[in-house]
Amino acid sequence: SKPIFDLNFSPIKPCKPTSNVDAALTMIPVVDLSSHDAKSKLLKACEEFGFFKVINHGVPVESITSLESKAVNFFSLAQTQKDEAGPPNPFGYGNKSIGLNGDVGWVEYLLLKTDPLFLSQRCRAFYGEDPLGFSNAVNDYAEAVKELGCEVLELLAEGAEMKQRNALSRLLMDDESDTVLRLNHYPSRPDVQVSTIGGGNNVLGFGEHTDPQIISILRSNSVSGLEISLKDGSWVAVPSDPTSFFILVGDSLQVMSNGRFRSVKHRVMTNGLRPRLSMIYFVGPSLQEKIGPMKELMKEGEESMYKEFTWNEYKTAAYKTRLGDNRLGPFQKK
Ligand code: GA4
Repeated sequence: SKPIFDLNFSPIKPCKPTSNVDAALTMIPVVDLSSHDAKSKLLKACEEFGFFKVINHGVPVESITSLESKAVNFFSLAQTQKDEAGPPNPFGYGNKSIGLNGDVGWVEYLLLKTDPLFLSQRCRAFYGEDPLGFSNAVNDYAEAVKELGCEVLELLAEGAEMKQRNALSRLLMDDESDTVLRLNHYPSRPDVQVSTIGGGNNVLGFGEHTDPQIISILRSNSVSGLEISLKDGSWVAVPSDPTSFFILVGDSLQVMSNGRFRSVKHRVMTNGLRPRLSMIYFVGPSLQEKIGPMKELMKEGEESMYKEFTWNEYKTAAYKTRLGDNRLGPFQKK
């Protein structure tokens, strides 16, 4: 008989030591959206880490818990049932396999769009039991998180003293905005728990990568696992906080800021003990939107480091890469 984990897949990856939780707690910027220094803090965090946590975010707790419980229900279905919602390219259920070029992780997920047509048609088909309840929960959550995304992008524009407050948020407000919602479930691994005693997380859930979009807005349950890479290449384990959101700068914002804001490299390592559930809202521009360094975010006389591209071009190129590839490389000016 076949071993259970015969997937031609090595999910356990030795990892560089990560900092301890106390260090991470003091290091990761926390932006209180209701405070007056929010915009300067947020700006600094985008420059220094490309990553920060937001509190007083305004997303109703019911919108979060309702989608979370629907996601938990979905991932607890029988495998054959979940497989019916696949494959995930470009939207639907995926299991262990990530992208199109051979990346794997100890994760299963749902990739969703948030527009009304998708919600009223495909989204419901993914969720056999109470399909309407599911698409409503997705819609509710997406609407609330969209507001948060706008707020963050407007504070960032203000912090960076851009002329128009909506210089960045208009990309998300655009009716054609290519926004994606991802539900990630990192199941427990009874077979490897024992090896984590006295050690750190050692199950590779999602390999290191940067997100191609403008920003990503992440919320997880109380199970940690997200790690971010700092400028010096060291990894920091991010303590989970189900009441907050984490914002990640993506490749597109790095380009728009001509490298001033940092597209943060991140990964998920879990310990196999408790399942982690995360929901990530990826803010993408419309497909035809031109992405390139913005004068307003650059110093006088600063030279542009990137060639201009449309979001469609970048996205198409991204899907031909492996997770850990340097996707911006080919778009960099020599
Ligand atoms: C990373 C950010 C989003 O999760 C995602 C991912 C996408 C996928 O899982 O299909 C990608 C990955 C992400 C980056 C490069 C390509 C595309 C897998 C992959 C190897 C949905 C996205 O937009 O890009």
